[in-house]
Amino acid sequence: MASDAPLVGILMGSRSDWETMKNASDTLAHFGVRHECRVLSAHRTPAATIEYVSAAETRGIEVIIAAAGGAAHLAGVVAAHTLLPVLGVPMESASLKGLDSLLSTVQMPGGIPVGTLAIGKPGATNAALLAVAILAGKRPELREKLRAFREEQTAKVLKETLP
Ligand code: RP5
Repeated sequence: MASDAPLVGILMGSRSDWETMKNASDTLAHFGVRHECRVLSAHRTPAATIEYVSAAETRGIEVIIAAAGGAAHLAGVVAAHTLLPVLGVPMESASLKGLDSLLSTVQMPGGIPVGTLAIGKPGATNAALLAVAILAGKRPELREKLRAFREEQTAKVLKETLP
């Protein structure tokens, strides 16, 4: 495996999801986690999606983040084609504010799990943090970075002042 091989694949159903999913990419970059971002759709590019997912594990990918909006089947389809952990991020849709995406992503039948995060930006950030936590299980240096991140976050909140 090449030493620069990505550990996380961030997939999104459309280019229009990037503004939100950039938060996942930025969060992984903050932790120095190698990753790649691809537009792949369960509906518009089904064969290419399955091709990507089928090859992911042998390419060294350990976690897949899949984001989609509306009839958001991407994470479920991805999970059906891999044993890797799949984290789903429901996009905030224009018509139903992401409730459609949330239900499409979270309501998987028993047997094919998708770890579903919150709608939109918080979900994108948390998917990356959860990916870091998964990877940190066997990487003590990453675990320490995660601990430092939490401590900084706590200190920042405790320093808040109100008028
Ligand atoms: C989904 O449809 C995408 O994930 C996106 O959130 C939504 C709308 O896509 P566009 O019509 O903006 O390409 O597949």
